[in-house]
Amino acid sequence: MVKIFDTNKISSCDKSVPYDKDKRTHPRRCVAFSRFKLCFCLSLICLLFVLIGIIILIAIVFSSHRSQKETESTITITVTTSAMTTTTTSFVLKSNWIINGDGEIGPCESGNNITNPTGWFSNGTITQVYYNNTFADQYFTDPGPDDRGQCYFYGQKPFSTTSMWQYVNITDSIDPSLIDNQTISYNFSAWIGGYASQADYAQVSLTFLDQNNQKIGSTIILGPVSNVQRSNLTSLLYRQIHGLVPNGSRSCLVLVTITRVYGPTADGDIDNISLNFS
Ligand SMILES: [Ca+2]
Ligand SMILES: [Ca+2]
Repeated sequence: MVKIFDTNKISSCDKSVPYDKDKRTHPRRCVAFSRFKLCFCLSLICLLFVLIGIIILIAIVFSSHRSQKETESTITITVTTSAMTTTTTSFVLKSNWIINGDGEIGPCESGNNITNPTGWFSNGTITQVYYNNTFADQYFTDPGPDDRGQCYFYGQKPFSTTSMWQYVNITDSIDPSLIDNQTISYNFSAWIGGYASQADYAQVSLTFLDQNNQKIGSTIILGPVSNVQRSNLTSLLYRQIHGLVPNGSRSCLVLVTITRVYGPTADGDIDNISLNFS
């Protein structure tokens, strides 16, 4: 049986080699075979070019698609960033702008010592104290807020007047132009009271300040709640006021003052101090 690609046979396809009948190495067969090789090689080259073309085409399509997706992502991020910026610079709703207005952050006094409230600057004996503390005033069963928590603010002794205060930066979350256009309102409230028939009292004030920390307009005051208003009952009564934030306001000062009138301790009490804007 003849092997067409026999090495010996191919090597003998040389015109200088005489025709060998047994080996069938006729020059015409060599020419035909050379043309076959040429065609085969050209076909391979063409196929190679076609393959390269297809690969380049796929690469271009893939690159175009990817570029389009990246463009879409960038647009989304830009829109998101823009929305966040708009929210931040215009208005952010908060339930209460006062830190620890309810006396529930930080330690509370369970005895007869002084524990100044957390989150406030303080002067004197003002104390964050537990309800039902027999050394203080208010019990859970006394009239007061339903959401009173565990603690409230109490004057303690021996200071005749004691206070705590904090500053609220309004423009942290409200665009100043909204304030200056008189479109922002405040709502200020607290539960204020004292002990039995004693005339000791508590109050809390709100003062708006401009960019130079200078007072704007009148100070807004909640309380005091007199023993007569409390019907001589140990209790906390709700007080609230609302209005427009004055033009030019950038921050405000919240100040709590408790004053002793009778006996050794300042029995003014206050809880749930709240300030919000709308
Ligand atoms: Ca409380
Ligand atoms: Ca007292």
